[in-house]
Formats: sequence, C-alpha cells, structure tokens
Amino acid sequence: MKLGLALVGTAVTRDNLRFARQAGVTHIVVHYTNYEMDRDKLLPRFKGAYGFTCDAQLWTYEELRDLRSMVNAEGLELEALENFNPGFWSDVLLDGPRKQEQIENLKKLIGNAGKAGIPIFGYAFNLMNVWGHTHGPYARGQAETAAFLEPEESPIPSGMVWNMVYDPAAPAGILAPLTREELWARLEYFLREILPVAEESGVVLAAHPDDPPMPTLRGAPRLIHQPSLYQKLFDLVPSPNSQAEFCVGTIAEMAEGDTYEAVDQYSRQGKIAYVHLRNVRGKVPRYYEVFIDEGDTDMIRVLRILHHNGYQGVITPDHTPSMTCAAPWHAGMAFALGYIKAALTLIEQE
Ligand SMILES: [Mn+2]
Repeated sequence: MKLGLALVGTAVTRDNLRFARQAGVTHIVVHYTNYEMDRDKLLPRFKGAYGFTCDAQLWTYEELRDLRSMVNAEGLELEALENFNPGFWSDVLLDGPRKQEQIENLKKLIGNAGKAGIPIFGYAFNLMNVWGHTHGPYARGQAETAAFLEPEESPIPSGMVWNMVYDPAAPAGILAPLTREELWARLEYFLREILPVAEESGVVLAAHPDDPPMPTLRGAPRLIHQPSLYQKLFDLVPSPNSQAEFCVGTIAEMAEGDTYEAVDQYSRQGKIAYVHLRNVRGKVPRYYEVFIDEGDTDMIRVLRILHHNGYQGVITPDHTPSMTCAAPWHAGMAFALGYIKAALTLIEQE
C-alpha cells in the first residue's frame, strides 16, 4: 500500500509537495477545482455556496501534463484527480439542456487525463456535495473539526449545483423535485457514456460515497448513503474501470452496515481505486470528524483487511481536525500521515 496526500486548488504548491514528500508521501491526489473565488459577490439566495463555476474552462492535456510534471519534479507521482469542476457537468447532474455537450466534454477530459498519465479520476455523483457541516472544538484537546449536527435543510436554489453557482442569472426559485430513481437513471446514463472512454484511456473512474450519507439532503435524494449501494453502482454498468474512491469515514457514518465488512467486500472484488482514511465518532444524523486514532473505527483493522485482500493502492488521510499551532492544517495532516505510515510498516512486516 502507498501513502498519499490530497491537495486542493491553490494548495498545489511546490512547498506543499515538499511537505508531502517530507512526511513520507509517495503519491499525490489533486482536487484541481479552485473554490476560493469571488465568494463575496454571491447573491443572498446562494448563501453557503463555495463560489462560481460558470466560467470553468475544461482542463487541457497540456495543463494536466504540466501538473503531473510539477508533482514529478518533487519526487512524487500524481495518482488521481479528484472531482470534476461542477461547471463541467451541471447539466449531467441536473438533466439540463447542455447535458449532451457536457458529456462530450467529460469524455475529452478523461481522454486528456489518460494521455497525461493520470490513472484515476474521482467523482461524486450528487447534487449537493458536502453540505450541513458545522465546525467547532469537537475533537481531542478541543481541536477544531467538522460535525454533522442539525443541518440547514433549505431547498437548493436554482442556478446552484454541488454547492457552486453555475448560473448566477437563473431566475429565483428552487430546484425542481426529483425521485431517487431519476437520479439513478442520470448516473446510469453518465456511466454508460463515460466508462467506454475511461477503459480506452486507461483511466479508472472512482466514485466517492455521499458525504454526509443522508438518504436526502436539502430535499434531494442521495445515492450512495449505505455501504450496500456501492454494489448497486458497480452492477448498474459493469466495468473494471468503475471503482470506489473509498471513504472510510463516510462509510462509518452510514446508518446501516459494518465498516469492516464493507472494506472486505469491496477490496476483495478489486473495486477500491484509492482510500480516504478518516475517523468519526457517531453516525448520521449526528457525528463528529475526529483524529485518526480517536473515533469509532479501528484503522489498523481496516488496513489489515485491505492488506489481506491484496490491496496495493494509495491511502490518503481525508480531512483531519486542525491542530492548535501556527500551521493547523499541516500539523493535522502530518499527524495522520505519520500514524498511517507507521501502521502500514507494521502491517506489511506481519
Ligand atoms: Mn472522503
């Protein structure tokens, strides 16, 4: 198993790549969309959105090649891109008028990633992305972290998807209601169109489960909110290139199922593209994200199951609590990385 670190948007810097390498990381995951934009220009009805996505330009082969070179220059591999920019596939998620055009662009994008030598593309097929977290001193020693307590359940405003504004000029209103079956049908369409291109391009499509794993959020159904629903996804359109961005924290938050059994079930099938390792205390509808050694899940047991089933992919810490110091994010990540690195060394020597 390999140690990874995910970097988001503007955090893909030479210094952060060196930080990763210094912590023993060999593989980088890049969440390429930059969410740090123009938040103060948001209209009040888009409250809570991360920013705008309407002018998103499709990532070119040259851009992805240069990104990989930048990672390689620090002695690291680029393992995966995580998530499409919501502007690339708003109408695929919402079944809007630009769906066909956007699907063709996604095919181009997967082709670009394959050509640039990036083996995995992570995605999360849902309308709300992460929504409803509150932040507070809920982890050990009052470390600041995310919790899911009483989420604001206001309906999704028109013009917004995946927590981003894709159409600032959309008339005020809310997203039309849709059924769970309709959303599964949209996912099936996406998979039928994209998987053949992924196979041809040597790219694995890796699905993140719905975080938070509520059956509905802001009135919209969510698809992967119990461990067994991953199997439904894999069986919907069978392909070796349809796999999981397996988020242990999200699985542990799910109301049903057993985390260790889910790890066993999907790693035995070779369906795990890479792992997000995060610990939590509690389950939906109320849980806290905590330090990696602090929550309900025995991480060493999770890693032993993966090793036993021959998993050889990347393990990345997911979010971690922020530590009280001059570099809260870096300290939190360094703690998680050190813990995982020691665990991997121990397990691989057994
Ligand atoms: Mn995750």
